[in-house]
Amino acid sequence: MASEREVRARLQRAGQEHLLRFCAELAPGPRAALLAELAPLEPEALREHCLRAAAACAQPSGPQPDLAARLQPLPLERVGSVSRVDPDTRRSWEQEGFRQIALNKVAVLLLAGGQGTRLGVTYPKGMYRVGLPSQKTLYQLQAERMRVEQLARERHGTRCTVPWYIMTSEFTLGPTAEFFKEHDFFHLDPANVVMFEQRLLPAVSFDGRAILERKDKVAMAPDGNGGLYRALADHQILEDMERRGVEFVHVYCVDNILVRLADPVFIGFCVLRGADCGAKVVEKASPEEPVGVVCQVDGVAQVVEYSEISPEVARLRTPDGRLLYSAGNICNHFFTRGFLQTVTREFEPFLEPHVAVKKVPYVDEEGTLVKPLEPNGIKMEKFVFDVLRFAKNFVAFEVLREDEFSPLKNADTADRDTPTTARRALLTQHYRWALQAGAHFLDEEGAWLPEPPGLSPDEDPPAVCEVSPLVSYSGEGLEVYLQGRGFQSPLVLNEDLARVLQPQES
Ligand code: UD2
Repeated sequence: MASEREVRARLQRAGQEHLLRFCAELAPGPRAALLAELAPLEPEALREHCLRAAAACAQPSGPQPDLAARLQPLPLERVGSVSRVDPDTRRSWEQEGFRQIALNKVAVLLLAGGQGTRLGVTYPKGMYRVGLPSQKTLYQLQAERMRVEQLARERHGTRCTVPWYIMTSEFTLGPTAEFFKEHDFFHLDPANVVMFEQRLLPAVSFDGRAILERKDKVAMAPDGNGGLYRALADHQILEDMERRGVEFVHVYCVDNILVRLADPVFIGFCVLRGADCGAKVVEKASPEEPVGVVCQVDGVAQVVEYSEISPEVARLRTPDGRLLYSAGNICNHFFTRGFLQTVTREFEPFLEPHVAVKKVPYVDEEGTLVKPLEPNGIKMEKFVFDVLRFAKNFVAFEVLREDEFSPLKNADTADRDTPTTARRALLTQHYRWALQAGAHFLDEEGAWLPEPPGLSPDEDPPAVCEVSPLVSYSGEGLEVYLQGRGFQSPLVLNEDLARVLQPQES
């Protein structure tokens, strides 16, 4: 372990010696913890980080003034769409996706290092229950959607595996690993669930000093979901993928309750188009919706984050009334392993961090803990989509919001992206699947409940129906259980009920 003298000398080189100002008064345990936290910080990198944060913060924040003139929507030939394509083409994409899964060439990678501050829970977001009848958490829903392996197996008659890589941070690794163990990895083989940790960076004051949040602790934050590329290199994840024969990686964020892991349609589309990099998008619901926009800047495909686009540009419309910048990023990406390799080896240092100005609790010169009322600190984050501009063949893939996107960002006090809206999105989708499969729902007296002419995203469906991903991945194959049958609400179609409903073979 590094001695106090060594750490002090390194901090001096970085201009951050103040981080040890309470060291002498600390008990041995906390002192050792502080030194252990500081020891790995590279002096040059720390100096550079602090200077850069202060300099970036001194720049005018918010939308870049000249951005509007440099923006263009993506050219149509770069965009595929599930809803604007004929069924045969869609089927060919899906077939190709399943073929690649069956060949063991597909992995999924979950970004789960965020702190989930907006939702206001102290545990990782993936452990959140939105109040489904089954009480499943986001992690469990995702684990069960690994059923896609089973579907590929049934089509191709081969055993196959989709490894699941989970990027965590110091805040989420411990509880996530514990949670998976407690739940027996949701019956997945632990050898195929690979957790790794992204780096943390110190939060920095406006004058370029790293912040102490306690006498014995630096205020650290994960380096953004674009910290992925460093973390892949730090933990030799791409080598692990290579050993397993993985060629295509589906990267997604933790909080979308409708996410389709290793979606064969998306993967097949990207593979058949020869893409090295792809992004799923949905049509933006409103100019203010907090999703990035997939577009071109100076002719190069990029995502412009919601915080960086001006309201005027976000509100621009085409002559037919659609938003001009309507391709809403849903943090759902396709990468070839080769592309990820090039990014980690060559381009990662060129990714510009984004600045977030936040309220960061700190200890003042007297050692008193202060909870600031105004933002006082800078966090620097890289974004996962900032690598798009290095792609040789980028494609976007438009999917339907009601099928694939309902993020959990806020507590129920907010009016969007809450536990209520996420639960409703999933239950509405499953109610729709049940009707399409020929089920009908009954009221308490056993009379048929009328089917509404349409389903509003702002209202609960007339009956509660939850389908386990272990029974159906995206609504397929439900007729055999539901066709022509009446059910009282709530219907929870899990594997046990499916066994009961399945026609017996004679
Ligand atoms: C993300 C997208 C935004 C839009 C929106 C849709 C980015 C940068 N922005 O915005 O364009 O697609 O999602 O829901 O992708 N995470 C980490 N490490 C970190 C920070 C975040 O793993 O250091 C993970 C986090 O756990 C989550 C994902 O990245 O799974 C998205 O993070 P967020 O919720 O902070 O991003 P948000 O909603 O601002």
